[in-house]
Amino acid sequence: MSKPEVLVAAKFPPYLMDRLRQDFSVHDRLHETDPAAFAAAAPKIRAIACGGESKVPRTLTDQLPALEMISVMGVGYDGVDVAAALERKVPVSHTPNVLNDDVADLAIALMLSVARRIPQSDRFVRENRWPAGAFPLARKMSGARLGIVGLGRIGQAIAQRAAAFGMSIAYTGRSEHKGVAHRYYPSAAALAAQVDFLVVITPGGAGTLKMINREVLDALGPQGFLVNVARGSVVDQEALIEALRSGRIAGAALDVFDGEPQVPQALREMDNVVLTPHIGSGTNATRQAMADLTHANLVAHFAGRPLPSAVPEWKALGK
Ligand code: 8YV
Repeated sequence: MSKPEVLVAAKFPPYLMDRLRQDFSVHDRLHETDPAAFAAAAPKIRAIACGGESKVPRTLTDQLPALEMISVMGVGYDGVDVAAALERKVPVSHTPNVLNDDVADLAIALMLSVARRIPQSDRFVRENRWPAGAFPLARKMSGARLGIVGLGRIGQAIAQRAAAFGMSIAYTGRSEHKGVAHRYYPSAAALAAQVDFLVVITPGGAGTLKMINREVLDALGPQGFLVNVARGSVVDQEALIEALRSGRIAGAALDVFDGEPQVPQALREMDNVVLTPHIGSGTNATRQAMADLTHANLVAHFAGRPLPSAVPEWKALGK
């Protein structure tokens, strides 16, 4: 029997590509590289495999009449038009849980980095500025007040770690979590007004677009730090640059950006920011686990078995 045809819509690591090629007939980003070849292959493509940052709009899925399944290597799937897929009863899977530790670890690392100015102090030593005088004093993180925007699986992993730093923890989100001891605020602005660190770990997409706006940043205030390990779209990047430039917030640590991998020069030149290139889940162990799950969802679909990790919108259909 011929192997199911799969469109890979992201640059995947070799260990995932090798496994996909064993089980499927793979078209690697053909829609981006060779429109004519893609048009010829499109009628037979039965699945899309993509990453958390990939764009899978309706204009793409509409070209694939045989599409049966979309497997996302990422917990976030805001680039996928899930509504378009579900209209056609096309299930979508993602890779939750396996990356909770890494993203939470990075959130804590970024909080420490921006408060203690670790990248700046590293540069200070490398540039041999130490002999001329001590590095300026920084902000203490232990015991400070943390606000988490989005107390989902990763948000809770961040809270667990922050508790070990003696931080007080509050959160906002679509609704209050019953049985959670942390204080709930109904809006990001109300939360920001009460904390020293505001950590954003909510899904991207239309529902959270520019949620961290000028009002929220002003509520965070000149002593407050913003940390974003979610999606660049959640923060109004222009408003953030303005708040940083004018000292209306103390600093920011950002792993994600609007328009990444392009990062505005204004941010790259600022001294009160720490910038990382979307490395939240970027460890060998976690990317391997994400790859395994991405592959397992595809294999389960074509074997007629339930998907190991379908997105909640699909599960809500009772599938
Ligand atoms: C990855 C992510 O960068 O899981 C997500 O939503 O954004 C990241 O883990 C990406 O998805 C890897 O494909």
